[in-house]
This record gives sequence, structure tokens and C-alpha cells, in this order.
Amino acid sequence: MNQEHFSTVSHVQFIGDTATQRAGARCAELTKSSQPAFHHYDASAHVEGRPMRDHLRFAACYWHTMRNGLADPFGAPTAKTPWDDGSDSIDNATRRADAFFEFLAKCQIDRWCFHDRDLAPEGETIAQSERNLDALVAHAASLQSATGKRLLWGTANLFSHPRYMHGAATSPQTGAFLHACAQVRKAMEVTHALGGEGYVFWGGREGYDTLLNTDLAREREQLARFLHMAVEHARAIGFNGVLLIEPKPHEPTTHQYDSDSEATLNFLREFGLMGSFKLNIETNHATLAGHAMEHELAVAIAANSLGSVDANMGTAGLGWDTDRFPTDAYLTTRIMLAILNAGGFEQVSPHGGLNFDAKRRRESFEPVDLFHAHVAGMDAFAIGLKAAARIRADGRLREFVSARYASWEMTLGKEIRAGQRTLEQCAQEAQRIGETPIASGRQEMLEAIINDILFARDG
Ligand code: XUL
Ligand code: CO
Repeated sequence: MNQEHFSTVSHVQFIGDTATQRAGARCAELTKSSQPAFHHYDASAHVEGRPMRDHLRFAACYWHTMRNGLADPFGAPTAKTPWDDGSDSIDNATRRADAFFEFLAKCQIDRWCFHDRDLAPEGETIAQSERNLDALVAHAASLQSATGKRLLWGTANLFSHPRYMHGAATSPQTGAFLHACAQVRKAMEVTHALGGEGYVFWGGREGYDTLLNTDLAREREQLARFLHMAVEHARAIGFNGVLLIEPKPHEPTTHQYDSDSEATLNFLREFGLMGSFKLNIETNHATLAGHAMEHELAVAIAANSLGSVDANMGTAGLGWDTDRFPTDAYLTTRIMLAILNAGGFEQVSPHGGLNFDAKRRRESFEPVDLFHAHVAGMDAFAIGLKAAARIRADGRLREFVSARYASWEMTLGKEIRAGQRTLEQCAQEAQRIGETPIASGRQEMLEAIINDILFARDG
């Protein structure tokens, strides 16, 4: 990198850094001078025998971090981006990439994610768009080798251009479908060229605004065909990364066909795609679907289909996909508990990670806020990871759950599960044993146990 774009942020200190071992005083000083600092995340510190870096596998996203001017439906962009002249030139796109990789290095984030159109400007023709993308991919490849950063996943933006207003794969017109094929073919190839660990499909407009003008059955079939074609192409080019679908119920559409984990898994099963895709679960999408994030994770994990996580959070009661940075430590604890209980990313999805699909608030417009925001999210996940490990080490939760299902581990329960008992036999058994004692679910007790583990008692 020739030029420093974030000169005000020399580098983000972290508590394991030898220069900052005596973290308390140093952190206070850094906070005073408004320099961001890690208070909980220490990349090389071990939790459950593995460095935090490997547990959390953080990624920053290009679209919010580099391309989101922080406009909202009522107001102009506010973000200060001194490296960006606002033009669609390749020079400008190259400077942005430099700034982004400098940011990754200073913020100690090992991975990144992008859409084709955030990285390089769309041209007048497909060929021009591809040349633009090639130029930026070549630059990103050199930045990756200079910095050791890795691509978690790439994707194609099939929702911004007016041609996709009725959908991309699910458009009523073949023209949009064909353009989507061209974009996905290229985006997948460059993801592969950059060593991407995954490729994401988020169906932003793959749904409907009104059923009055929509043939839902036909559109779902189109989407399935498109995904089959994408799988065949991935195999043909030798891309062995994980293919991911990112469920979301709505926004911008009234209804999106991959609305939540269960609906998406049903869709994949119905169209013979189950073995080819895993899910990229996003917290704010879970919220919009009316689910807890841990519900979406549990559904995906139960189907051996958790692929990756878009780490953000919504705003209670607002109903928008506000994509806030995930600073809620209870939320991160629940997420990390689900992931650790499933064996960690290493076991459940070695190509997965925590991608900050998150944007700063419109009022947090200074470049240094990019650091404050990511550091806050990383620290919250470090807190969540350590808290989840403490909950697991404590063991009371796990013991309670296994005790709750104990009768299913006895001979009769095992035989029923194995399909060795008929309904008739079970009915006779019920008559023989009569009513059995029922145990309490003890939800409040369990919630108190978690508080007890998470928060130190006085004195
Ligand atoms: C939109 C969203 C996307 C996907 C990638 O809500 O989450 O940014 O993550 O297309
Ligand atoms: Co997302």
C-alpha cells in the first residue's frame, strides 16, 4: 500500500499486545483520545483450546464498509471517505480497495466479502463490466498476497440494477434471467480466482410484491433451475468452496421465496438441491422473519446445513433491516453457544465465518467510526465466545437438557426411536403405565443460571 488512508488510526491496539499488557490504563488513554481499542478480542488468546481468531473467523464486507454512504430513505449520504472521489473510475475503485485492505490490516480482520458491483463499476455492456471487474480482482489478488487476507465469500448483486426490478432468476422475463446468469458466472469465477471459501446467493428480489401479478409456482421453479445451473458451473470451473443461500423474509420484496431457514431447507429438498447448498444465516434477517437468531442457527445445524453467519443486529420495533453492528453481548453469547455446541466452525462448516454485514449509524460518519464499529462487534463476539465457553464449562445447562430427555435414552424410548414399536404397542404401554410424573421446564431457573455465569456477584 503506497498511501495511508486511515492515518489517524495508527493501529488498533489489543489486550494481548505486549506493548499494551497493562491494558486498563492504556485503554482508558486510548478511549480518551478516541482511538479504538480491543478490550476483549485477542486474536491469539485460546478459548476451548483454539485461538479466538480461528473460532470467530471475522470478515468485513465491502458493500457497507467501502460503499455505503450512510444515506437513509429520508436523507443524503453523510460518510466521510477522503480516499473516494465519488466517481465510477477504475482509479477510484482501486484507491477504495487500497483503503479497504489497509483497514483490514489495522483492524486485525483476516477475511472479506464482496459483491461484484461494489468492487468494480458496472459498464455499458457485459464485456465492459467484466473487464472492470477483472481489473479490480487483479488488484485485490495482489493486495491479498501482500497482506495475507483471505476472501470468505463473493456474490453477485442481482438486485440494484433496474433490469432486476421484477426479480433476477424469478423474473417474468427471460432477459433478466440471462443477465443474472452472466453475472453469476463471472462473480463465481472471480471468487474462485481469489481463493474464496464460499459463494453466496441472496435473493433480494427473488420473491413478489403482489400475488395479483405473480405465478409463484413458476417463479420457484425458475429459481431452482438457476441454482442447479450455478451448481453445475461451480463444479465445471473446479470451485470447491461452499455454496450458500442467505434466507430473508422480505425487504425489498413483500415476500422472498427463501424466507427463513426452514422454508429454504424445504425449497432445497423439494428441488433436489439439499446436498449442494448450506445456509448463510443473518441475524437481522432472522429478526425480520420473527425468529430469534439462535432459532435460525438451530434449524440449520439440525439439518447439517449451517454454512456461515452474517453478523449484525436489528433495531427492536423498527421493522427495517437496519444492519447494526452486533454489539449486544447476550446475542453474541447465544450465537457462540449455538456454534460451540455444534463443534465450532471448524466442525460445523470449515468454510464459514462471521461476516459483519453491518453498517454504521448515519450519525457515525467519520472514518474512525469504521474502526469503532468493527472493534465493538469483534469485542462483543469475543465476550460472547468466552461467555459461551463458561456456560459450557459450567455444564448445568447441558445436564438439564440431557436429563429432560432421559426417558428417550431408556430401552423403550430407544426402541420407539429406532422404529421398533408400533402405535398399537405404544397405546398398550400407555394403558399399562398410566400417568407418569411430569417435570418442570424450569425456563426461569435456566435464564437465572446464565445470568449467574455471565455476571460476577457482588463482594
Ligand atoms: C441484504 C444482505 C446482502 C447479502 C449479500 O439484506 O444481507 O447484503 O448479505 O448479498
Ligand atoms: Co447479508
